[in-house]
Amino acid sequence: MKRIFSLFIMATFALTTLSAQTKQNADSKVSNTKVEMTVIQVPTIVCGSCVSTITKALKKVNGVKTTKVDLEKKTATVSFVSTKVTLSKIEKAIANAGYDANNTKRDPAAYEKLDACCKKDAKE
Ligand SMILES: [Cu+2]
Repeated sequence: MKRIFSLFIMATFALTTLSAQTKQNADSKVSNTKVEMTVIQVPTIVCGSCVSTITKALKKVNGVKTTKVDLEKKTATVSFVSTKVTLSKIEKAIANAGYDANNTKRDPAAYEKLDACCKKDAKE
């Protein structure tokens, strides 16, 4: 009787280990699509219109998950799937919308098209 009982314990243990392993495999599949968070410096943000222009530009980028453009801090916080898009591509999207992003310089033509209120660039 005692032997049957210990067999039962062993079987239960084996099953538990097995299901734990299966769960681990599922978890590692999730981490293959790695989501990263980055804060991009966008020093030429001046108003709410800038915020919505940049937000729209970022949302068009494939692989970008969430965006938060901060008018006060002049930053864009972006979470993105690192297998789908790179930081430099995200910076480029902001630059193409007419704004400097980290060390990526804005596209001058896009800047010209911005609303007048968005061109009060303190650095110029
Ligand atoms: Cu603006």
